[in-house]
Amino acid sequence: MAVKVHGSIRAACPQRVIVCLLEKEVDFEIEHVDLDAGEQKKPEFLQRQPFGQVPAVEDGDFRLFESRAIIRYYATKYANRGTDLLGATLEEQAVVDQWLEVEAHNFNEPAFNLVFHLVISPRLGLRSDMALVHSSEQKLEKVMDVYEQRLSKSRYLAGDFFSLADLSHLPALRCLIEDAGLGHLVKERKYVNAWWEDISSRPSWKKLLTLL
Ligand SMILES: N[C@@H](CCC(=O)N[C@@H](CS)C(=O)NCC(=O)O)C(=O)O
Repeated sequence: MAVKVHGSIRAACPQRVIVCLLEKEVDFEIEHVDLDAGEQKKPEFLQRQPFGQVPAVEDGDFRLFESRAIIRYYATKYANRGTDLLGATLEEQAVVDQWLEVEAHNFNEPAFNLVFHLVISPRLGLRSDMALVHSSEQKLEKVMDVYEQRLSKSRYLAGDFFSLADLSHLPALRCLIEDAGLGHLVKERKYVNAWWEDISSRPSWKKLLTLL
């Protein structure tokens, strides 16, 4: 039975889950949730995701929300199928987790603020907080400096293998580069740029882009 992904294919957090399912060669179908119409805040949806956000998955009788918990679940459930996204040893797995936490706690907040105030707010006709845009860009520059250092020593964030840590960055980085006009955050850093070119060329990500 195909995994049902409740969400919008255009939103970054469902994209994180979908690119993971594509890497793991797991069949899925998207149950579209119209975010602009506020479907995610309706009582039926709150049964799936009590915070009124996407994605949420339904896999037979099993339900799960939080995109990073979902990708960890599928990378582990299908450890022997598709691309290994976890690392081979306990130490490799710990380093994958470390960079996945960095994505969630250092990268995501400034990236989200930038995407929200430069892309989503204008689309919804809301006022953007330009002071927050400025401070978020400064924060993200510092995060990217750390990534540059790290990626000067290994091809991917957790080592010389592609993992959940890299995959988790794809949706927001695309949005920052292509929608928010902040490509310089990536392009001006030699190793970050090579990493982005590499991970965004993966068949899974290219396939996802055809679904948009
Ligand atoms: N930590 C959650 C965040 C989910 C989230 O922020 N989802 C966004 C789309 S990327 C959303 O549902 N936005 C609409 C809203 O918050 O009402 C996860 O990773 O699943």
